[in-house]
Amino acid sequence: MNIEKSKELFAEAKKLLPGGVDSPVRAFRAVGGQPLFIERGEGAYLTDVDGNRYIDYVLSWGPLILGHAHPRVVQALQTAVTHGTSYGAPSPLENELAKQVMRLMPNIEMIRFVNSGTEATMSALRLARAFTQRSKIVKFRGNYHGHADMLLVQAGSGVATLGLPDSPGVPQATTADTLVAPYNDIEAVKQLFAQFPGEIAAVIVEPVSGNMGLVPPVEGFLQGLREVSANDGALLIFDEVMTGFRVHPGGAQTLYKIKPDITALGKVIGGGLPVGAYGGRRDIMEMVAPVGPMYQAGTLSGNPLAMTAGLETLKGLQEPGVWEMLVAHGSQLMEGLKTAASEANIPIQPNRIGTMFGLFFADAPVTNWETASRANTDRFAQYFRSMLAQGIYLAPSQFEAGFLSTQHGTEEVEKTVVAAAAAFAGLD
Ligand code: KE4
Repeated sequence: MNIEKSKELFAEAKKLLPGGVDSPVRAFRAVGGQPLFIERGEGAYLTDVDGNRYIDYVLSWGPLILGHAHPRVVQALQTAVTHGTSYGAPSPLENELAKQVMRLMPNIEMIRFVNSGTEATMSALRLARAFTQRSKIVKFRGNYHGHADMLLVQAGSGVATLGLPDSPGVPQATTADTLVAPYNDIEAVKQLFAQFPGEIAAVIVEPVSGNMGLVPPVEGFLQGLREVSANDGALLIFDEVMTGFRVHPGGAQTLYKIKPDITALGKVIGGGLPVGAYGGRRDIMEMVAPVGPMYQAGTLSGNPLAMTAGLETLKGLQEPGVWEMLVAHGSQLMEGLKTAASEANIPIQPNRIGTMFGLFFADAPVTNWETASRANTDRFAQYFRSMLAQGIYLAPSQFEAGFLSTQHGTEEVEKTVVAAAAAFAGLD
């Protein structure tokens, strides 16, 4: 595969950007080789600057559930941009996107748009601390909630991928109130509440983990979190930046029928443009300035282009039959991967929840970071490189999830399964 132009661009980028990238996990550090520079995306496909074409299962790390450059998103943006790019003042579009989100996630009674998932979770935690007047927070090892200081503790995604203990530059005082428990271990959470009664402001959780690879919640875990937090007067925050509109059109809170107090969103609600959001119970959200004293602000929050892309994406997702088609293709993909791995005698732990999927190169089920970290990452790197060489673009880390779009049809799924069979056959 000729990637000469990507090589030239990467050499230049490394002089300009740390590691040549604007986000660490893109650097291919865990899988070898180098990142490809992308010329364009269309539907289920990416084309790099050397003209190589790939079926894309990263989809900008989740946002592009309608695929790249969907006509309805492009046409709406083409019109919107002629009205300006940002007003720094309210627009009807914010009302419209808020109503779309609330239709799908009725637990959200009031919402505030921000510009990234990091902003969403950071603001949600500040809000929880303001509302409860408590300081401690509980997060889970291997969960990643963006790069806010207080959350860079035993995090997943790029932190796990790069094997970073945590991050320098985060003062110990900033994480002193961040308590960490193993994912899927409700007893460990109960112990923390017993140890710090009345001191925990919130539990924040990825209701389906996507940042240590795809790890679903075990039976009773989410319900247990709901009960133990409510019993202590703490808030439950669902970080649905990744799971929102992906594990179910109404997110994990609808799929598992759990009512979080605050939900953090991102990715899909921006349709590929920068959007995050946090929302939930009205009495909590009315703590947010200017109604209440908890301060949070943003120059480009609610900007018309991002609102437009998010609106068209959510509307497209709700078209009749779209979700059923997405799930059917997801199921076809996973069954194909399972069969291919079995025929090659390669033990994998495959998972799919809605339109998110993953597979661990591991012999035993993966339920938390401890078991995820035992996966064979060398084998994953081999698999990744083989799939890439065959035109299948996966997330360059064992500790990430894969995503489907409405543009991944039977043809793309069949090509992917054939490539995986060849990749599995070639593994050491
Ligand atoms: P952003 O600030 O990257 O928009 O969102 C942070 C975030 C928050 N919560 C969850 C559950 C997330 O998955 C993320 C970001 N996800 C990663 C991929 N695992 C983004 C990719 C990257 O960091 O480059």
